Amino acid sequence: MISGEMHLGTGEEAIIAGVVAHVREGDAMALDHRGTAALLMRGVDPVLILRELLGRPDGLCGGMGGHMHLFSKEHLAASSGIVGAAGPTAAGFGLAAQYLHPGAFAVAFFGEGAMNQGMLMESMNLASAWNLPVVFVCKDDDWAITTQSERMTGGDLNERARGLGVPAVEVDGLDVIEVWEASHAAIERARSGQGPTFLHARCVHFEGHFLGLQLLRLVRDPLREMPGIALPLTRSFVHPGGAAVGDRVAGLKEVVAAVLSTLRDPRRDSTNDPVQRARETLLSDPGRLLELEERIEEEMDEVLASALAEARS
Ligand SMILES: Cc1ncc(C[n+]2csc(CCOP(=O)(O)OP(=O)(O)O)c2C)c(N)n1
Repeated sequence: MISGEMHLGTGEEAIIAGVVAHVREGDAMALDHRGTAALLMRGVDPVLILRELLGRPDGLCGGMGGHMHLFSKEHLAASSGIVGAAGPTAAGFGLAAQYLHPGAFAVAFFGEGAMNQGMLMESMNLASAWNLPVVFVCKDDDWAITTQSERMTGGDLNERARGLGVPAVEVDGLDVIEVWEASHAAIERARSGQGPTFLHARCVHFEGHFLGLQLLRLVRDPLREMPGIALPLTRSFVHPGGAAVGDRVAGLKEVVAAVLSTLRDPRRDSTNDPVQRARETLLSDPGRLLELEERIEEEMDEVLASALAEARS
């Protein structure tokens, strides 16, 4: 029922939960194209979010924002589908906090692909020069749509931040407690006027770039998908005209290597799932885990029923 692409934050849960748990009244959030989880955690009405995803006029942004441009003035939260835009937004929020709400801070969430956007680097530079209360959180899943980051990113991201005078902290993005502790320290630093911090947290997007990504079929079951790829590949390989034989062989090798590399893809490994990890920790208290899971399921059913019933009427 949702038209267009749908970017989920599946795999980022520990980062979002660990950071947003510290956000309170007067603090601000600048989000990227995967903003729904942070808004839910911040307390934005999930029915309003769902109605927005459905493009309804009674959605969070009047149905005009869609899932990539969700705003809540009440919660000082703004998202954007423009990669890197969380940087200037958070720097602006941070500047306003410095003047109007001392003690408040702003968080920027973005992927590692956004680290190659000038506006994000400019914002980190200003945040450093002006000592702004901003925490820059890089959710590094190693991919920007279909490009692996190592193919387009020079140097080390932590060193890049340090080069702008922003202290960098490496944190396990799959471990909610580690993120909670590291972000607590960074946020307290910002609140007490000591300036910005860069948190670098690795994670794995289990659904790939967006829901229904074709490449994920390959990742999940490469051997089954191979026959479907082999025929068109062979046809294009022997197609008369076009590239020289040497170039075709090189191209074919690259495609086969890419398919084989999916066998080692971290998205095939459930130990990279932060929710699974949290669930395993909670197994020491099975009664509490069961109660939590039942309550969450009930809440989700209620929200879905409410948003969809009205959508159909
Ligand atoms: C300025 C800009 N350039 C390009 C795009 C197209 N685009 C959308 S998402 C994306 C990849 C972003 O990668 P990353 O920042 O690592 O975030 P991820 O999607 O991996 O969470 C790109 C290039 C865009 N939306 N905005």
